[in-house]
Amino acid sequence: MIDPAVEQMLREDPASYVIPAEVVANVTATNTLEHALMVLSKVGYSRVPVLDPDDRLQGMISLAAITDRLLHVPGAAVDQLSRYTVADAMLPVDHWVDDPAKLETILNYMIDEPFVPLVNEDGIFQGIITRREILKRVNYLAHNLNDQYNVTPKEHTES
Ligand code: 2BA
Repeated sequence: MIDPAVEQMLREDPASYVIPAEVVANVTATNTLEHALMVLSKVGYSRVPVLDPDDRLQGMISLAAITDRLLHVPGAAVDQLSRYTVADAMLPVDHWVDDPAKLETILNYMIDEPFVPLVNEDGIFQGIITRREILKRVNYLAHNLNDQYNVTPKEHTES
């Protein structure tokens, strides 16, 4: 369990650490892998969400998954990627949250994931919570904990 004081400071205004869906780069499962490669190269991110036409989160596509797919194509050449769709290389969504205030869950997922998707109860994609935004909060906490709480070491007791 996260220490309540730490949680309160990290969790202040949870919506503010969500990158909203409108500004998250994404592709659809029916896009070609060539298109997905172009999107990833243009935005500079290594992994982005895959959405269906109703904005439901379907999976993830990454540069690594596209490269891996390419390496399985005989005589691998980038133009061959137009014969495949995102669905052919898409990764499953292992972790997501339905509430940005679920900080303990988010921190646990974030040990292994660079971002955690946020979806509503209907599975509609709402945005992402990134390591960067959470680290900004941790940085704030590290600099301000002593302003809001009395933090003193516990008495050392000899046994
Ligand atoms: P990565 O693409 O592996 O990016 C790792 C970190 O590199 C990012 O961490 C960010 O600090 C920096 N970075 C990479 N490309 C950037 C760019 N075009 N502009 C600014 N900074 C860039 P986070 O910001 O914590 O993001 C974690 C992951 O979340 C990213 O991993 C990416 O997969 C995803 N992501 C972040 N913002 C996104 C967005 N607007 N659209 C789609 N995916 C996004």
